[in-house]
Amino acid sequence: MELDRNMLLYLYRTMTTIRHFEERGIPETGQRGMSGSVHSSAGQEAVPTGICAHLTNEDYIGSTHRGHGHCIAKGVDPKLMMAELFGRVTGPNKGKGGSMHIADMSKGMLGTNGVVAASVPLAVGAALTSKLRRLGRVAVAFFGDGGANQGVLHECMNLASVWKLPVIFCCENNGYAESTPVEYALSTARVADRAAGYDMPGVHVDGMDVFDVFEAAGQAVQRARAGEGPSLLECRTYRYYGHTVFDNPLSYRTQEEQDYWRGRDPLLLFRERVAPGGLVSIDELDFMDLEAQELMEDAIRFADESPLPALEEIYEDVYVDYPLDLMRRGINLEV
Ligand SMILES: Cc1ncc(C[n+]2csc(CCOP(=O)(O)OP(=O)(O)O)c2C)c(N)n1
Ligand SMILES: [Mg+2]
Repeated sequence: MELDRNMLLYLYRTMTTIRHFEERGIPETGQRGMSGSVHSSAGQEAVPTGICAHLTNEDYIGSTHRGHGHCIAKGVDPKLMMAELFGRVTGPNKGKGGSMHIADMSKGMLGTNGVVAASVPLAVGAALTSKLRRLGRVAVAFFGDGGANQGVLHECMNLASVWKLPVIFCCENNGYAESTPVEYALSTARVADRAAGYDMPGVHVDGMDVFDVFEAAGQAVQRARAGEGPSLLECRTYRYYGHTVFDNPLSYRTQEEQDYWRGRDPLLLFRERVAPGGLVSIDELDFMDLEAQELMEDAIRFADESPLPALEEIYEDVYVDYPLDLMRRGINLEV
């Protein structure tokens, strides 16, 4: 597959931006005492990058708890994302969402999501809207190998197939759901095999190779835009760190396995593939790494200089459950 120079630069810039956001932003978030888990997508950059390269701001994606890469690939500003992680008002969700609730409707980003596979019905709903209103938009539902076993995914795949919805089901199979290996939990050899049960194409690709992802995603998006219905795309990838920042992955996987996947790093593979072609030089790639580093320093500065939400706005923009709502209105539950 021949890609032009602009697309090559775009793919690498997106991947290195995601990598630097994870490597720099996550430890900084930890140092600012934010509560809640943060999940790094380092190692998985090629998947959202190769897929979102086919999408416009009008198209939709639904994301996961490991969703920073999805946001960046869909065009959400990393500076604003950093502010969201730090709990600042300048974040896309005014600092009240944090890592697992980053949504930006101006980019078609329906939200990172703390509920496993919950992106799927959101994306299918968006695809239904697009079809009913003849908007010509497609939706991508990202979920993990653990998410692949959630009932809601199967209901959604069935309905999307029956109604021929413009949606791509994208499984980021990183080998583990928390500490459970995919081989233990999956009934089929591959997640992609399950597509047959819903009469849609099921493709398994090397999720460390952005070109492989790009090509398969291109076909799935084209099929969706042509009104031919959904596809299932399984991208085999690997997360470099623990499930969350609190988890030691060596308690359930080996150093050898980690080293193997690090040797297949998506940025490294990109460099090996692209350098001989001569369209982009190694110096240019190095320069983009530096730019990404600088962007993260700017983002951290921007986030630190942004205010926290005001105390009197604490109940705004958030779902307030019944007891909290009563408390807010000064009603004592103990009476
Ligand atoms: C409905 C639901 N069940 C359980 C959890 C707890 N949980 C959070 S992440 C996770 C594992 C998800 O694994 P996978 O889908 O493979 O995504 P990965 O973390 O590997 O990216 C679980 C069980 C949850 N958040 N939501
Ligand atoms: Mg997983």
